[in-house]
Amino acid sequence: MADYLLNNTDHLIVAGARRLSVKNHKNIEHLIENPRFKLIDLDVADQLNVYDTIHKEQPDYFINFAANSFVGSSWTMPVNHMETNAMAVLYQLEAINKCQPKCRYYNAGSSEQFGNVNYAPQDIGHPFKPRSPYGAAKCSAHHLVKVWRESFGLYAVQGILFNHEGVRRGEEFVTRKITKAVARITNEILDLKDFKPLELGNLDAKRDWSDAEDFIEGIWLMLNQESPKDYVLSSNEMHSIREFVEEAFNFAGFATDQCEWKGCGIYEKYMHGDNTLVQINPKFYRPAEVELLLGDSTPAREELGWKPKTNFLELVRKMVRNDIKQ
Ligand code: F7E
Repeated sequence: MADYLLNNTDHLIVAGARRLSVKNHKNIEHLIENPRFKLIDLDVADQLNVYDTIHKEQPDYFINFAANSFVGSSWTMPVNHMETNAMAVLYQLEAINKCQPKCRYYNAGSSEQFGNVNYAPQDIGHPFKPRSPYGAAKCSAHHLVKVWRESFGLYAVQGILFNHEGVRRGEEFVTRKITKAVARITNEILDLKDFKPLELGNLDAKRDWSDAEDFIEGIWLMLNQESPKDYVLSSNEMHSIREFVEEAFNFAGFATDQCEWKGCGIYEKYMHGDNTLVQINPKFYRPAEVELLLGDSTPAREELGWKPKTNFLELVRKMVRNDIKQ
């Protein structure tokens, strides 16, 4: 987002990040010296800190990307997810309403809000049926944004974003976990080393994956309309984890017709000759799974003029290429 705003607008970016004793700024390293980029300590779960920051900075826009985003950890830290992903949104809306009501506000919504879906593709009118503490917290945040918009006339919107990936994706998310492992296994085989297979959970879950870079423009368009409205952003294409694995290995030279899925359930393996490339580890199964997500982003395409540039195959290849290069 910061890259996009620096390249396409004149705004000063005040970027808030949680204070950590060991800094984790790899994805923004290239921005630190930019005079239009100011990095500040901000913890969105600290109400006073949020209020003081908005009061002091008087922002024209406030973009909240500070949620805890790993669904898998939300069962072990449900309170933290509720505080960071829902209460934090309330603190932001309240502070904006009190100190800078003309500030335009964006909160990151999620297709996880649709959860155990009734129909596919899911549009903005699909009911919320979350399956995780993460999804429940995001639903709560969604209602807060709508209530503050309707009660106080704030320009507050929420994009319901389907999965968005890329070369900066965290390594615990399934796409990056796969592409990092493909790069590691490819190198280890080339070096004639022993290698450990990639371990995954549910291979049959299906997701609608896009390139995160494509979504940034959609978010900025949502923030700059005449009146505030929520939109779905998605590729409108759905693929399984299994297909992601096949395409990623295929691109690295393990041709799909020379590989084979063998066994079933927790004994299933993806084999290339005698080599096991992928195996199942039940520890990656979730207590409740969202089996399929497929978005319908027609309104964003028709009303905002937004369209993703990168399709599924290009995304897989971009991520594998990057990890092999690294
Ligand atoms: O899981 C399955 C897993 O962790 C995708 C976040 O950005 O998108 C993301 O949430 C699927 C699930 O992303 C492994 O069970 C199998 O069905 O990559 P993920 P997510 O949960 O879809 C939404 C839109 C957000 O809002 C979130 O913030 O892959 N899966 N095996 C696995 N997942 C992981 N992480 N690791 C595995 O080994």
